[in-house]
Amino acid sequence: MTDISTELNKFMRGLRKRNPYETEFQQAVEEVVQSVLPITLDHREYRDAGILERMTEPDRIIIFRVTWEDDEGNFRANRAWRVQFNHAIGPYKGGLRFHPSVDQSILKFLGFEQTFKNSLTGLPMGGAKGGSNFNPKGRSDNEVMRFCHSLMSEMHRHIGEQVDIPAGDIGVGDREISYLFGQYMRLENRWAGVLTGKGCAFGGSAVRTEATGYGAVYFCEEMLNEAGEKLKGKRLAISGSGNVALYAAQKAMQEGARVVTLSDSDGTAFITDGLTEDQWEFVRELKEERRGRIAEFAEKFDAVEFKEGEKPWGVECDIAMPCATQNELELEHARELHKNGAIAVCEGANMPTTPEASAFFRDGKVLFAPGKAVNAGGVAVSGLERSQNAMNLSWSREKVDEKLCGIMKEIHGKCVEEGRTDGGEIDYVNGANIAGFKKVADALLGYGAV
Ligand code: NDP
Ligand code: 2IT
Repeated sequence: MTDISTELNKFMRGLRKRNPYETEFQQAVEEVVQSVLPITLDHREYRDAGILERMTEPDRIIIFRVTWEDDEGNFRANRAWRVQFNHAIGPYKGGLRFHPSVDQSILKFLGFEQTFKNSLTGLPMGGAKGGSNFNPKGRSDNEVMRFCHSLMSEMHRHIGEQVDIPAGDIGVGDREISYLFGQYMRLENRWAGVLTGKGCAFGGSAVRTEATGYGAVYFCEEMLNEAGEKLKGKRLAISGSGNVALYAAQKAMQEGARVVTLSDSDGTAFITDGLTEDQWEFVRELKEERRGRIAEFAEKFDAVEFKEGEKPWGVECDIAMPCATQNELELEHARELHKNGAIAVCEGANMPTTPEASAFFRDGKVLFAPGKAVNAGGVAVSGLERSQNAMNLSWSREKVDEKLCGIMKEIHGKCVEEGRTDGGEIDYVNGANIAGFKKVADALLGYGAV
């Protein structure tokens, strides 16, 4: 029998050599390869067709300069990318991220993960990711507009409703999608469903804003039910206070859970008695409309305490839902969560848990579900937005929400089916990776040497 860890080491040595310094990309690949190697070793056709080598090499990466003018009249230059990772099962689909930390490694890890996530949704979408090291923080609306218009002046020729359909991610929300879409139409002189997350007035889908957070909570409920638990009454520690965190918090409250933290890159707001509806609306307005800091939330309410520089993970909670960024939950946090009695971790963000922390959870200590399953609701509703655009109609909130809920249940079912261990437990990481992999791998097998 071939030794899996020897094969894994061999594969990863080659991948690291081909992708030096790209540590986030290496991390994302290693986790997937660990899950799917037993399958590729068992099935000679996958090995003969070089499936793993092909699935870990992006189809192409487009790198370009974005020149824009700031409010003082200075010209500025940023770097932008579109990583078109894999379109075996549908046109490229995935978000755009604007954050100073963005680099090729981060976008390759995100595009790679997206391929598996999109496969899990059951919708015909390939994987991609893009973005720029542009920092929107502190920039005026006009500066952001000029940046978005300049970025689209290059990107428009690489995308299309049957080619590549970008959407939002960190730092890219309603405002940015509108600027990008406006410029696309100006350049191409036609309306096309070429971005998702659009405003509902111009082809956006109901529930797309809420979809990632709502979907994460639907998945979490499924996972708890499977384990004989329920969400109602549970204390939920959420990190972040952006799109995913906000709507995860809202849905969790609606389902009777108690949200005890929200955070941003400055620190964490601890809400011992649980977030109230009024407080949630304050944070929504603070973050979505005023682009303010979470510290202001604690200043406003006596029952909320802000701790600068602190993460949420030291709090007593039943469930942790990291919804901010990659590698934000480390081994020491995992140990603390376990010690404080947490029973489940659901990743709202992409790869928020370090490999060491994830191994700790998966060692049977805490239920652990990976981002590519938990946060797939966002891209799933993006897929539904695409369908509505293609049919020139729009569905009601109820209809989209019902479909989202159904898709999250199906994704959970796939994780259970592929992730059940010999001991009867469920390894959601293996389940998501294997289920996501099979569909793409089989498509590639059929295509021959492409
Ligand atoms: P937003 O930009 O709306 O919010 C991001 C939140 O995370 C903010 O609170 C931000 O704080 C915090 N954050 C970002 N970077 C860091 C950092 N380096 N350190 C600490 N805090 C940080 O983004 P989203 O909510 O859309 O995305 C959050 C996560 O969810 C990402 O991993 C994204 O890839 C993932 N995701 C998003 C989807 C979507 O539909 N939007 C779909 C699926 C996954 P601050 O304002 O201080 O920077
Ligand atoms: O990480 C993600 O799944 C997203 N940022 C959403 C992508 C999309 O195309 O809606």
